[in-house]
Amino acid sequence: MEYILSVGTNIGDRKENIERCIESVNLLPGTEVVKTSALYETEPVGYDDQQNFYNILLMVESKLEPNEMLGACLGIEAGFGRHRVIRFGPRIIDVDIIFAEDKVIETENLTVPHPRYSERRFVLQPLLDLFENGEVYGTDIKPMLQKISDQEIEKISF
Ligand code: PH2
Ligand code: MG
Ligand code: MG
Repeated sequence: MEYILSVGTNIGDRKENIERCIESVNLLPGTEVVKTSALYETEPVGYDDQQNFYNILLMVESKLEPNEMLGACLGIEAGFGRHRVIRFGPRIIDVDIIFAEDKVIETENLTVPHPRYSERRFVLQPLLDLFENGEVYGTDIKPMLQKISDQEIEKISF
């Protein structure tokens, strides 16, 4: 199964957190990061009073089922010592499942596609790095991106 994972961090050494997270995903059983977007510095969305984030998207090929992938992502977050304080607030690492191919999943713990991805430039912009024509598992994301072009995002070198 092909997954698109979103990784974000705004506490500590953000670049190092991203690098360590990519390594952690690669170490999951039956899982390989096959492509990465560019790395972006992004203004916080949803809760303003915090540092800018670094965000990246990973295209991942994995034999894990979606619920197993969710557990694996939470496990990686726990490994970074993340504890949840403020909703949408500062975090050392956040690993979210954005897509699991074209699957639609709605369980108590997991909603895929991610319920807020279409309102977030820190997800939509790097999606264009992975899907250059803007067609993502049958959905054209270009009109979504136009609506939120006011959110600030800047490509940075890795
Ligand atoms: N994650 C959030 C809330 N707001 N803003 C940016 N720029 N990047 C994020 O990764 C992010 C956010 C909740 O997960
Ligand atoms: Mg998130
Ligand atoms: Mg999350």
